[in-house]
Amino acid sequence: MEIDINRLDLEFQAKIDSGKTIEPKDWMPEKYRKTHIRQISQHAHSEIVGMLPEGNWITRAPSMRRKVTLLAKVQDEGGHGLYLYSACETLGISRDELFEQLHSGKAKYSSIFNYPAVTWADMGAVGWLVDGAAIMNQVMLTRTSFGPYARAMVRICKEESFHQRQGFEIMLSLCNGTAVQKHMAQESLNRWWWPSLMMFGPRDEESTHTEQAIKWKIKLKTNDELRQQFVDQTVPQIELLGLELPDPAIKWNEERGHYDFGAIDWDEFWRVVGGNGPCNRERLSARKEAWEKGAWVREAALAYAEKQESLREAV
Ligand code: FAQ
Repeated sequence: MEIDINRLDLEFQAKIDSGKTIEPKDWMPEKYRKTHIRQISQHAHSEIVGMLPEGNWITRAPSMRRKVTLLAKVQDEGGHGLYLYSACETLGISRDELFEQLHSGKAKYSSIFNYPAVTWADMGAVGWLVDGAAIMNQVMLTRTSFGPYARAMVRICKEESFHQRQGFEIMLSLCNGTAVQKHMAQESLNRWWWPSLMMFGPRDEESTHTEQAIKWKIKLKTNDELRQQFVDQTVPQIELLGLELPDPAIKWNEERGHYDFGAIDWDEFWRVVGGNGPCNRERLSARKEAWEKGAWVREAALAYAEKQESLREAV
């Protein structure tokens, strides 16, 4: 029997327009499946590569309370990676293939994690700004059209929101501390500000996927809309901390009802996305090393599963 792809496509779009979710066993256009594998896997990779800059600071946290909180946060990010890899696998790709794509450089992960975390204040700035930017982009993903992704995002967003607060609280303590501590917070804000704005992706006119992503309700807002929302939300927080604005062009625009801000260095963004940021090589080699060193765990887990299976068969 000949399958009428056009009719299936129309029905598929109508289903999305009516607000129903798409589940793994439902028919879906191949492009929808591939788009989701791309986005969910990039997201999963970002979560686990994102553990690295903060993971570096667990042994150097300034107090027991800070250490426990940071440890929990980094573990949460690992958990997010696992939910997302599982959601991605429902689209018919294996975990091994996903890791192969990360390790070979075929799959991207968020540009932000290619910047170094060089002071304790960076633990504040990453939680506050990076998790803050992540939530802004991810809250809409709780209503995305692909069911397993949307459901994974509910829990992820709740945890990211806690991360953002713990980051802000670190910044607040530093800003209420000594002059040296406040300076450290300022310097960290200045370094993380622009990379955080870049996290939202290229300008709308350069974004290749946005138009289709909006039709399929993967994106409910464009990259530029979210970036503006982030600036509008964060500027009053910077003022509350008593820090200087990291960009002299930030100014409230009465007419637009938004803050204006300066030009983003898109060359830098594409350099980092292309593998030539400050820490790209270091991050990828840390992930590859972890994969290789973990081989015995995977082998042991598989051997255990096989043993259980053969015992079940013998009964
Ligand atoms: N970095 O057409 P668009 C986190 C690529 S999780 C690298 O606009 P799209 C939690 C894009 O892939 C952070 N590449 O693409 C945490 C595409 O290339 P491709 C990650 C980027 O997909 C916190 C090309 O540019 N969040 O932080 C970036 O419609 C703290 C054209 O771009 C997610 O993954 C970038 N920043 O929109 C963990 C959320 N931006 O694939 C630890 C889900 C764009 O054709 C510590 N993802 N590109 O080769 C999304 O919402 C979307 O994928 C966007 C990009 C908004 C990231």
